[in-house]
Amino acid sequence: MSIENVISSAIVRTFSEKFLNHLQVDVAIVGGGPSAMVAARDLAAAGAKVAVFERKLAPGGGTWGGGMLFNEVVVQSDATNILDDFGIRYLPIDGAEGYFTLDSVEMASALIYGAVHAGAKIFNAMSVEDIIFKEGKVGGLVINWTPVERLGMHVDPLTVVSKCVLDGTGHPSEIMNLAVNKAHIALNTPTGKILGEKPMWVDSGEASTVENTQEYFPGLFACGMSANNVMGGYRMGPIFGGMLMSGRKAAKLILENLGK
Ligand code: 48H
Repeated sequence: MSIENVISSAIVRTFSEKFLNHLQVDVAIVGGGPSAMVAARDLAAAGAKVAVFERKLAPGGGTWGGGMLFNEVVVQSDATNILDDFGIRYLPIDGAEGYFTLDSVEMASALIYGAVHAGAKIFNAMSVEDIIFKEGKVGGLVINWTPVERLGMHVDPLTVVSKCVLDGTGHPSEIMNLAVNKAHIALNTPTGKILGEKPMWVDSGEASTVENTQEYFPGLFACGMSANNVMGGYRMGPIFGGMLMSGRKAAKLILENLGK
C-alpha cells in the first residue's frame, strides 16, 4: 500500500469510527464556546458520552478575540477554580481585588484541550440546523457540514440522537429559537418564548448568566449567553467567569437529569 493511501485510509477510518460512535450520545452540545467547553469537560469527566458540534473550524467561540480584539479577558475570583482545573494562568488586576486578566488564546486553547482530553468529542465545521422532536420530546440534533450551509447547497442532513441537548450557541440561542419557532415548544420562561438579551450591566449579567442556566424544556438546556438571551439577562462584555460557571452548572444539572 502506498503511503498516500495509508494516510487517507487511516483518516477516513478513524473519523468514521469516531463519528459512528457519536451518532447516539448522552449529551449533544451545540456550539463550542467557553460555557460549552466547561460543560463538555465536566460531563465527560463524570462518564457521560458527549458530542459537541461547532459551526466554525476552530471551537472557542468568542474567547479568542478578548475585548475588542485585545486578546485578554477578565475573570473574577468566583471562577478561578475552573481556570485552575484547566491549567489556565491569570494575573491580579491592580486596584480591583478579586478580578484577574488572562490571555484569551491560552484560555480558548486550554478549554478546548480540557474538553477533548476529558473524553468529549468535538465535531468542528458542523452546523446544527434543526432538532429531532418526536411525540412532544426533544430527541437530538439535525446536523450538516458548515460549507454545505454556507454555500446554500441542497444537501439533506444527518442526525444525532441524544438524551439531552445543551444550547451553547451564544447570543442567538439558535436551538431555543428552533424549539420555539419550529417545534412550538413553550420554554420555561415567563412567556414561554425567548425574552431577549438586555444591554450591558456587568454584575447583573454575570450573575444572571449562571441563574439562567437551566432546563428550559424536558431534556433541553441552555448555558452561557444563550441562557441569558432566553431569559432576558443583561450582557457583560469581556468578562468570562459567568460563562465558565454557567458551563459547570449546566453539566451538574444534566448529570442529575441523566442520573449520573
Ligand atoms: C453549531 C453553532 C451554532 C449552530 C452557534 O458565543 P460563544 O462564545 O458561547 P458562550 O455563550 O459560551 O460565550 C459567550 C461569550 O463568548 C460572549 O459572547 C460574551 C461573554 N459576550 C458578552 C457581550 O457583552 O457580548 O460561542 C458559541 C459558539 C460559536 O463558536 C458558534 O460558532 C457556535 O456556538 N454555534 N455551532 N451549530 N447552529 N450556532
